[in-house]
Amino acid sequence: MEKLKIAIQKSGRLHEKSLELLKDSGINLPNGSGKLLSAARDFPLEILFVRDDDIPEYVADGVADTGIVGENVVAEKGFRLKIMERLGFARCRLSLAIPRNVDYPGPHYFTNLKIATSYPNVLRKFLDDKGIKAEIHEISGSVEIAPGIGLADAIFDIVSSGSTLISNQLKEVETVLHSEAVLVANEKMKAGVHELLEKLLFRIRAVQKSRNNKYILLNAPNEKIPDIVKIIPGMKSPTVMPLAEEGWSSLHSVLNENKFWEVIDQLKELGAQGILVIPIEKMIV
Ligand code: PRT
Ligand code: ZN
Repeated sequence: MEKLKIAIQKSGRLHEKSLELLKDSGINLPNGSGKLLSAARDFPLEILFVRDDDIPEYVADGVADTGIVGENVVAEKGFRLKIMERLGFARCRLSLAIPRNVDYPGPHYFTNLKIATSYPNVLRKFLDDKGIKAEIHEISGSVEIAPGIGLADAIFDIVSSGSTLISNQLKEVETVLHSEAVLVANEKMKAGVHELLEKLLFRIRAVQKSRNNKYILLNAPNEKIPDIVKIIPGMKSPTVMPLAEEGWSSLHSVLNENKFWEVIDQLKELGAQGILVIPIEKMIV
């Protein structure tokens, strides 16, 4: 029987969330995982635990069919891969940063300067696109200390909260790439394996949607129901049920997390009462 091979980070920032996504998709690993290769119990899936830097190459070469990795790594490695789904975790950006006390006049500031980075390819492309000539100094770790010890004039590195920059007296001046974890896949795979990938994607999308949506129940006067339906149209259309009290109904619908508070305010203004918001476990539209 065909199996789908997925490459997952062995340990680090992507590891837990990647496994959690599989678990929420109904795919469980046997105990004592953490070996190089592990087979799922309830889906024809083999999991390869590797360093995140190796994932794009493994997937491009067909060692794995698919993998979960940061877009920053995908961009740097430059292999031909298909991004099947953006996963919404491990969000960060690749940015240029310079010493805090220096004025920044714009990208030409970097002309003839020395920039330390672990992402030379992404940086070179940015500089080339802007027509800037600078010296790229590739280092593999602790990039943020390079200016302080006189190794470089600036850095190009991952920024998340920005606190690493602050504690190294640096400031972010150009954001070059926004990144999050993505599910990548080999461009060519056997039909049977592709079918398994589609099955996995179907589940992942159901999990993602459920994470972004909430089930909402509320009571409202009947004359306000048409206005409320416009605000929370739900999946097809909301359920409306009469309350025992004359002139009132209960309305059930689905609400997107991004607009949550804005919508709640509008609902209150329209006279909605007793609003309940409940997490959704899976959502299939
Ligand atoms: O061992 P392996 O090679 O597998 O792991 P790794 O050490 O290369 O990667 P890891 O686990 O640190 O990160 C994996 C991925 O998580 C990255 O490729 C990014 O896509 C994503 N990610 C999200 C981050 C961060 N946020 C992040 N903050 N990766 C690294 N950082 C670093 C950043 O370099 C900075 O120096 O964390 C530091 C703190 O960031 P601030 O801005 O919050 O202070
Ligand atoms: Zn790595």
